[in-house]
Amino acid sequence: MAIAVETQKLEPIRSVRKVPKEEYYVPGHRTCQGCGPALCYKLVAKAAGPNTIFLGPTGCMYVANTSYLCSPFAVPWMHAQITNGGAVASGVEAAYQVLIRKGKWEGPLPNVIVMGGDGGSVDIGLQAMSAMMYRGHDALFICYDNEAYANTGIQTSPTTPYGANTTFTPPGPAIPEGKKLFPKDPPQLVIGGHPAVKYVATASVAYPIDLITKVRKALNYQGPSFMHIHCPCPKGWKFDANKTIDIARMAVETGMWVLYEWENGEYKYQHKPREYKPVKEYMKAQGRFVHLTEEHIAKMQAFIDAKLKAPGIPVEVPVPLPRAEA
Ligand SMILES: Cc1ncc(C[n+]2csc(CCOP(=O)(O)OP(=O)(O)O)c2C)c(N)n1
Ligand code: SF4
Repeated sequence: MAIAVETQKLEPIRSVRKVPKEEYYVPGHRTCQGCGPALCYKLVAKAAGPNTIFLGPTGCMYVANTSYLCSPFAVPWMHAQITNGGAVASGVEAAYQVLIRKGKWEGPLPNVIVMGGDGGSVDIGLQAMSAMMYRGHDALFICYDNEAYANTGIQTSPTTPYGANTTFTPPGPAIPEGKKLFPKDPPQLVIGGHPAVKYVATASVAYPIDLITKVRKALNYQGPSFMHIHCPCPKGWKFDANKTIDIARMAVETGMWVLYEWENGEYKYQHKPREYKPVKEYMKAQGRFVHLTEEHIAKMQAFIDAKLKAPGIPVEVPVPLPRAEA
């Protein structure tokens, strides 16, 4: 995809005082109390500003946000299928490129942002996201990661952590730990296979200035970019709605979530703790891990320890053998 037209230049935001007051994700939605993805939307919309078009693949951030005649989006928003957020974003971006070139739309190019859940990004939505990046469309793909297919009843997804109890991985006598697999690594998936992508970042709703800064940086890059944002889900992870930020922060403090940027091949880390807390502290705060034994928690700790030796860089993870009777 040729990138020919003028794009926006968003100023970096380095302090709370510089954060714009204007909201583009406003009251008028029916997400659960304490919803991490809703807070993520609010921050991303604030960072991106008025000249923005959101594409929303099916998921909580479509269903709970778009009740009949009621929506929180104060900028254009369009529904995409859960499978094709990347394809719809490609079409929107390509259409604006043509309109601007033909003088039928005064530039600059709007920010084109896909807000996909983990399912709509790196599982069911993967091929369309990958194709958008492969072709080099000027769009930002955000995976708001609530670590489950939440909208259809908290089913496991490829980013659900090891040991989590979901409706598709209930712990029981045969599989006491619930989820047996370790999660996919979405940023590495993008970095490893998409040469047109020059900017990839992780973020968390507990670190809003970092998140806003990265959104602006990603949007300023011409071409595709990707962000993976940690968004606790009180309903699915089973914690009190007033603990969303505490849980998100604890993920960073224990190494369960690492904040970094990958820019033109170079890694930079943010809010790296001097010393990591044990993952047990994070896990014991959530009902989805309550069934785990010390042995399971030790397995998780070993996985995180290995990852933290080279944060952001893939490590070997234990892969269970296929079940003979599956
Ligand atoms: C092709 C297709 N398969 C299944 C569904 C059912 N479905 C609707 S929302 C959803 C869950 C989406 O999960 P995710 O993308 O992680 O977003 P979340 O709901 O967690 O925000 C599913 C499976 C669908 N709409 N389309
Ligand atoms: S289920 Fe989770 S992601 Fe969905 S609206 Fe509720 S808190 Fe948000």
